[in-house]
Amino acid sequence: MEKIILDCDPGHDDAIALMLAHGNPDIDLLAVTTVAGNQTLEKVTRNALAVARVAGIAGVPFAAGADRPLTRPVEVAPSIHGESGLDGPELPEPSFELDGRHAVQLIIDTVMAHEPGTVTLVPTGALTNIALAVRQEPRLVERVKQVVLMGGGVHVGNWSPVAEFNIVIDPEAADIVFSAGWKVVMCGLDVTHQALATPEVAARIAGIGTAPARFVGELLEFFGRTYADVQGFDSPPVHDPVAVAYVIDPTVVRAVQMPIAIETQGRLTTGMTVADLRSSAPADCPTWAAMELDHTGFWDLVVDALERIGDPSDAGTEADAGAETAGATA
Ligand SMILES: [Ca+2]
Repeated sequence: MEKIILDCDPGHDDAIALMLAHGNPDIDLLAVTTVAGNQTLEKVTRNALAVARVAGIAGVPFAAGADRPLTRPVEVAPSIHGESGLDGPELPEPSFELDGRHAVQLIIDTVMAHEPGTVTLVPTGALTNIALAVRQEPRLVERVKQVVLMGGGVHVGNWSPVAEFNIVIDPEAADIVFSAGWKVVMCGLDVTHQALATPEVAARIAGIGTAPARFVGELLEFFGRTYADVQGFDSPPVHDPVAVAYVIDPTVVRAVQMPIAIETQGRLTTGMTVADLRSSAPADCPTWAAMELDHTGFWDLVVDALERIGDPSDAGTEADAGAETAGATA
């Protein structure tokens, strides 16, 4: 079992990453933390709890973290994720309370409570919480197994010509995380733009026939529309579960070792993940970039996780209400 902490900003693709982490039998989901990004902290935290209810996640601490980047003003992405941050499906009310701790404290406590080298951090939003955690507790660099993040890209961007959203909204935090010295695997746009939810993928998910799968189908429908309108994609790239998939099976998401630094001062290039491709990386280079995705293998993992999640009894969805009615008449 791979122990992970998912630090996210749900977010359509974050929601699917959370379901993959919960449903996959090789992942031990230790904690879920939220950070401002796709929408405000309040909205993404509510969304995380809604997804938890839909997927039947229980007994995992959820905590809210940074409500703004380290030094810059908040920037959110309603053009991609809608006003709620998770537009499309109906969002059920939470079925449990947040952990009382700040996300940064929960991250530190969780990592320090486990054996060194056993906990992987999986950030799928801005790197604000992770940067704050490693500043507050520098021993995290030695304790954490690796940081497998969604963000950046080798000389490719989406929020600017050369910068990806998660990195560019808090480049100072990204700089701290990429230069800390721990192993960082960047699952950037190079690989996540291969994680397309094609019509065939949507049909596979629809075929599962459960409430969580229908929820994912509605997410993909909305996400597909905004990605078509704003970014010109025929099918939406489902970024965040790629980082979870790397932790599950590095043969599905193949990474290459290379030096990567974050531009924080550029006139045109702030938030760029500057990768050095001039020669092969030194053996002790701690940064890696995922470059190649096994598309079928990746979606097999997502479909398998949804099948294992099944129909949780307290999903707060229409299907659940229907099941209760059926139960009452039986
Ligand atoms: Ca995200």
